[in-house]
Amino acid sequence: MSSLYQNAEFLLSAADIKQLPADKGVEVAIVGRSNAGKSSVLNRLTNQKGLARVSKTPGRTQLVNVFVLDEARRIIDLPGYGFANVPIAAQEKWQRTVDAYIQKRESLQGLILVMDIRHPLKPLDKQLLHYCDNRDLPVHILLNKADKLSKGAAQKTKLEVLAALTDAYRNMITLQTFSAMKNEGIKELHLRLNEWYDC
Ligand SMILES: Nc1nc2c(ncn2[C@@H]2O[C@H](COP(=O)(O)OP(=O)(O)OP(=O)(O)O)[C@@H](O)[C@H]2O)c(=O)[nH]1
Ligand SMILES: [Mg+2]
Repeated sequence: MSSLYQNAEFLLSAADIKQLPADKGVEVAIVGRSNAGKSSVLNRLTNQKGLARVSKTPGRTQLVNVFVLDEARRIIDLPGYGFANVPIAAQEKWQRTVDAYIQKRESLQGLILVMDIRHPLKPLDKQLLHYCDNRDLPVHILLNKADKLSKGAAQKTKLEVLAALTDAYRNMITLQTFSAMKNEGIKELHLRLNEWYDC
């Protein structure tokens, strides 16, 4: 069902969750630290090189970007977090926006959490898992940039991350290694998304 993802189109950027489209159908959101590779993952997933850049104009990094797959399915690019030198106020705004989105969005079926495999489970990643745990929302973790490590080291990190997840989180989390650059792990990602999108 990869054509579903190839049909993705940019719909809008929202500064506030009130500006999002009607809370119907099925939504999946991509989230992660800045530079983890969210845009690259989205472009790989949709097989559209410039898609995630459509919305990436200066000053828009705090926006929630909405992409439509079909009339009932959407994918959401949440603002990145953890960039250097971000003012506390902007960080707090990120937390409020993302927390409100995760708590209130009924069409949200699951979250794709993108992490750089060399820097997994930073404090804000854990904060995010905590928000998801509050709502029993499933999370699929992509340990991206796996091409930066040997196969053995990548597998070792995967097991370490799994072991580090607390019992509270473990049931609702799946994880895999991924490389947006080398296009590795895309089938596994499709399988997980197909479950959430029920297709
Ligand atoms: N080696 C390697 N580099 C990658 C991979 N995925 C992304 N990158 C690089 O990492 C950098 C950041 O990628 P983006 O996709 O812009 O990351 P992002 O999470 O969208 O970043 P923000 O939008 O700033 O939050 C770019 O230089 C990418 O080329 C990967 O799988 N392997
Ligand atoms: Mg990006």
